[in-house]
Amino acid sequence: MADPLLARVSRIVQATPVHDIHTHLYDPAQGELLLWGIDELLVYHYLVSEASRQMEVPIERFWNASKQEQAEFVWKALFVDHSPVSEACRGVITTLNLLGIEPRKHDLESLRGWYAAQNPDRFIDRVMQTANLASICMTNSPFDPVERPTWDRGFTRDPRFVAALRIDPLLVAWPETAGWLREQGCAVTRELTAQTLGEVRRFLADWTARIDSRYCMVSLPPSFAWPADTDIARLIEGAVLPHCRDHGQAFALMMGVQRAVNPRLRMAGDGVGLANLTALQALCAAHPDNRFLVTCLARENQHELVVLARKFPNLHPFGCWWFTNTPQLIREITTMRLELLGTSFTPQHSDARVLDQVLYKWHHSRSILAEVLTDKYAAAAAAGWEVTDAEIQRDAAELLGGGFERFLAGARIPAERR
Ligand code: HDL
Ligand code: ZN
Repeated sequence: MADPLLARVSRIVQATPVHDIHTHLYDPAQGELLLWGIDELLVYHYLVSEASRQMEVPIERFWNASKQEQAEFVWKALFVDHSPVSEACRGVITTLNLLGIEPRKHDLESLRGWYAAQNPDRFIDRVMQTANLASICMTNSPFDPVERPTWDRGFTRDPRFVAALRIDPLLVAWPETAGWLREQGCAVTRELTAQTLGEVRRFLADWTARIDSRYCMVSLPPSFAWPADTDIARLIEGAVLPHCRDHGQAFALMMGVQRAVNPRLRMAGDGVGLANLTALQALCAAHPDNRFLVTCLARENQHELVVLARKFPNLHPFGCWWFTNTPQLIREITTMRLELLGTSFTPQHSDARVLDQVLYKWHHSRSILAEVLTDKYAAAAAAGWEVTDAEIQRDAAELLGGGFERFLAGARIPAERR
C-alpha cells in the first residue's frame, strides 16, 4: 500500500469495532435459526439467483434437491463452470480466505469437513473477532412462526446480538394481519378505529419490551405513499409513529423493494423499484419528534435521499442495501453521502443471513470506506487541513455505528426535553 495516508486510514478503520445495524442473524440461543457453514453460504439467495442463470437444471429441480445438493449446483455453476467474479461469489472466497482456508485447494466435501470440525460457540467468537464486530442487530418478527416460539420459550440473551422489531405484515398486509392479531387475543377490527389503533400500539409495546428492541423496521414497496388514504399510511400515523415516540424507538424504512417479482425464485425472487421519496419528505416534515432511519434499494433514489437528509436532521440514511451492496455502488453512494452529509450517516450494514458472511461483507466494505475517506482527507489536506489519527478514529467510530447509536439515543429523549 504505497499511500501512507491510506495505510493510516485503513489501519484505523479495520481496528474500529463495527455495530452491524441490520442483519438476518439470530442469537446463538435461538439455535438452528443462526445459520453458518459452507452449504448455507452457497445457497444464499443472492447466489441462487445468479446460479439460476447458469445451472444446467431447472429451478424446480433445484428446489426439490437437498441443501447439500443445492450447494453443489451453485458451486458447479458459479465457481467451477464459470469464474466467481460477482460480489456474492467473491464474498464466499473472501470468507474462506479470512477463515484461513485456501479456496482453490478445497472441494465441497473437504470444506464441509473443515466446518464440521468447528466448535459452534468458538466459531461465533472467531467470526465476530475477525470481522471486529461490536454488535449484531437482528431482524426479529413476531409474525415469523419459526422465530416467535423462541421468544415464547424465552432464552438467555447473548449481549452481542441486539434486537429490532420487524413489522412488515402489520403494515403491508393489514387485512390478513388483523385476523391474526385477533387470534392472538388483540381486540382489533379490520377497520382502523381508535380502539384498533390502540390495540396495535399495545401489541408493538409488548414486543418492543419482550425483545428489548433497538428500533422498529419495515420494508416498503415502490408504491408506498404518505399521506394517503391507505391502511399502511393510517397505521403508520395512528399507531407506529406514536408508539415510536412513546417508547424511544427510531422508525427504520427500507424503501423500494418489489416482493416476488419472480416467485419461482422464492426468496431470491424479489426485485427493485423507484421509491416515492416525497412520502419520506412528508413524514419527516410532519413528524419532527420521530426519528427515521432510511435505506433505499434503487440506485436512482440515493441522491434524493441524501438531499432529504440535509433538510431533516431526524432522517439518518444508512447502508448500501442488497442490490446496491457492490463495490461500484458502495463507492458511489458513500462518496455522495460524505460530500453532502459529512460523517452524519451510517455507510453500511451487512444484511448477513449466514454468520460467516459478516467476514466478507465487512472486509469488502471497510476497504472501500477507507479508500473513500482517504480521498476526502487528502482533499482536505491539500486545502490545508491535515487530520490527526485521533480525528480519523473519531470519524471511523461515528461512521461504523457511533453516529447510529447517538441517533437512536435521541429517539429516547422525551419530546419536551429535546
Ligand atoms: O427486507 C429485507 O430486510 C431485505 O434485506 C431482505 O431480507 C433481502 O432478502 C436481503 O436479504 N437483502 O440483503
Ligand atoms: Zn435485510
